[in-house]
Amino acid sequence: MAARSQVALVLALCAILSQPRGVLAATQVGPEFFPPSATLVNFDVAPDGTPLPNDLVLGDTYAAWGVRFGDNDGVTNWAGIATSLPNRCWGSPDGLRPIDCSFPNGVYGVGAYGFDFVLEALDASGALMLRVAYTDGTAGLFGGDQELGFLGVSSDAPIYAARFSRYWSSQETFGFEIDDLKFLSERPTPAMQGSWGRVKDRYRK
Ligand SMILES: [Ca+2]
Ligand SMILES: [Ca+2]
Repeated sequence: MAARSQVALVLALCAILSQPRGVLAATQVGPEFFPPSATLVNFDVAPDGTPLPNDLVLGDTYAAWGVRFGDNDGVTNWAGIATSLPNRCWGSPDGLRPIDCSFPNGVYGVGAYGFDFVLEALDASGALMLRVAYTDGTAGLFGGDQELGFLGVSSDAPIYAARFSRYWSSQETFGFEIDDLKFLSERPTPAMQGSWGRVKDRYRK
């Protein structure tokens, strides 16, 4: 038993020492991670201040700010989570399809409010960096103020895409939405990591 413990200890040390020096793994962060300089996409107005109409398919609406959206990703004023009004974002009019955000210049943190949703951060090759999820525990909006959550990922290596998808993937009755997408275009400093980088697995306004 003692020998087995020593083997386990050696294997753990080897795993730690084999990590690249100075490279921080992608970590989950709450909304407090994002400093005032972070970009906020509220899906209510375009970068030039023009109000976005209900059902607009986003495409390159926010390209000037460094984010592009996938096919069918659009805005809706359907009453869902209590975030910035009037619009939220969904991946298709039935709320079932993923929302695909791509960042041509890379970002060092990305997050959004939503309900019953999953966030996957991807690197330049499309490989998964981190997957985080939030749900109140029910498919659909039956959880009252427990529905609204925040999912965020930060990374020392640039994130080139963020895919939001529904948590309850085995059913097609209830979808998801996001709103108030935030992302950070500059690499976080150690001070930012310390003051804003607290990991929260669950956050509500
Ligand atoms: Ca909004
Ligand atoms: Ca729910």
